[in-house]
Amino acid sequence: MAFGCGERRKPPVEPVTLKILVAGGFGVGKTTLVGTVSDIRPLRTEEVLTEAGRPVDDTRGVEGKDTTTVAMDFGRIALREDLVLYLFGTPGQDRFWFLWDELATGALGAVVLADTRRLEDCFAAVDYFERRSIPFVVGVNCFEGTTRYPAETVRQALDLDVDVPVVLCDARERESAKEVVIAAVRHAGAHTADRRRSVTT
Ligand SMILES: Nc1nc2c(ncn2[C@@H]2O[C@H](COP(=O)(O)OP(=O)(O)O)[C@@H](O)[C@H]2O)c(=O)[nH]1
Ligand SMILES: [Mg+2]
Repeated sequence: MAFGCGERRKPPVEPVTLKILVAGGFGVGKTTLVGTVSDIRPLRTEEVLTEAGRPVDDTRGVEGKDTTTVAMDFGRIALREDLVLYLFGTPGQDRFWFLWDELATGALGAVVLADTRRLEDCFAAVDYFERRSIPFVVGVNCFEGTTRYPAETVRQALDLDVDVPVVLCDARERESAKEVVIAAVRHAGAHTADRRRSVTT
């Protein structure tokens, strides 16, 4: 007799969880982006830059930065009730590259953050994802006071494929940072669908 009347309780949904990597050069805004979009207090493993690390960590252009991510940043964002993203910020310094393969396991896609003043710093990340066919988008973190280049100019400078989305953003703004992350999910979805099609036809 209860049918048709009253509110029907929706069964609790078990959310789909997706893993997205956030990569890019040292000081480009990875930790900032993960922290900005995360629903939970992001887990950070920042460490004060030590004297010992100084010759290795190139801080030119990022003066004022005195912490560095030694292992990774970790954040979580629920895009919908049934869709949760786990964000992993990769360490920017070359000497932590051994962690990358571990982090990349099971990743749906990635965001490569770029700073147009030090564009070459993200070459390694772009190269890494291209080689492994991990779909990625490029987020250009627009620091104030820097020249704003159109997305197409950045695409050419990075020699990206035409289908790689390039999104201008501000890693400190939640909506802006979220847009980049969503672009990565969309792009990865399209990429996966294309792959499936090419396997079945
Ligand atoms: N002006 C400005 N500063 C930013 C932006 N994103 C990050 N920063 C600052 O740049 C520095 C490096 O950012 P961080 O997220 O630690 O870089 P990471 O090494 O890639 O994790 C920090 O002091 C941030 O506060 C941005 O969009 N604009
Ligand atoms: Mg960091």
